[in-house]
Amino acid sequence: MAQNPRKKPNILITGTPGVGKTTTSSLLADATQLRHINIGELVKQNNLYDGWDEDFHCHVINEDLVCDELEDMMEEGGNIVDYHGCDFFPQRWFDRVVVLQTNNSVLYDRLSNRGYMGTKLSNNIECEIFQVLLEEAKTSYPEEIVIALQSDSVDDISRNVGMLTDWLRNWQPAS
Ligand code: DAT
Repeated sequence: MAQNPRKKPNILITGTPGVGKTTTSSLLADATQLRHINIGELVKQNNLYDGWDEDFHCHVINEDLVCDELEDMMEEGGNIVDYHGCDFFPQRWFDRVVVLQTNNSVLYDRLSNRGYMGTKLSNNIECEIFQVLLEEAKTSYPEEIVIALQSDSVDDISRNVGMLTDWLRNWQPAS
């Protein structure tokens, strides 16, 4: 048993860019009053990066700094963490890890609309085809807390948010 069990659950929403992590997390935060932590935004706001990746046009995040920044909030509980990676967070932080997944052609259109092209676009589509985030989640967390949810349509978002809201409301702290 943890020495200081949290009173509220922490949930990680992960998946390839474009699958709907931020949309889902934001609606879930509205429904549950939990805190939505968008790691990409946190990294930018607090300069938690080591440089800029020219190939992928994104910051190279400093994972240690990100974890230091999050530690107190995660210990307190009540967080929805939204990020396209999951293997560098301490396993003990999360009560549930949700991997959102999207049909490849739907994802292609979403990422093109976002302005992704070339290597960045093809790498992300490959990442989805090969279920990289699902594998990463399964190797980083206990199998029983990892779930994959389809996120192709607005109906999928509503169903996922409803299901996760029920789960979060019914969560009980470890006694
Ligand atoms: P992520 O945070 O995973 O990068 P997002 O929440 O920013 O993704 O969504 C990217 C875009 O796709 C945004 O315009 C909203 C849209 N979208 C996401 N999930 C969707 C879904 N299940 N149905 C329809 N549109 C969706």
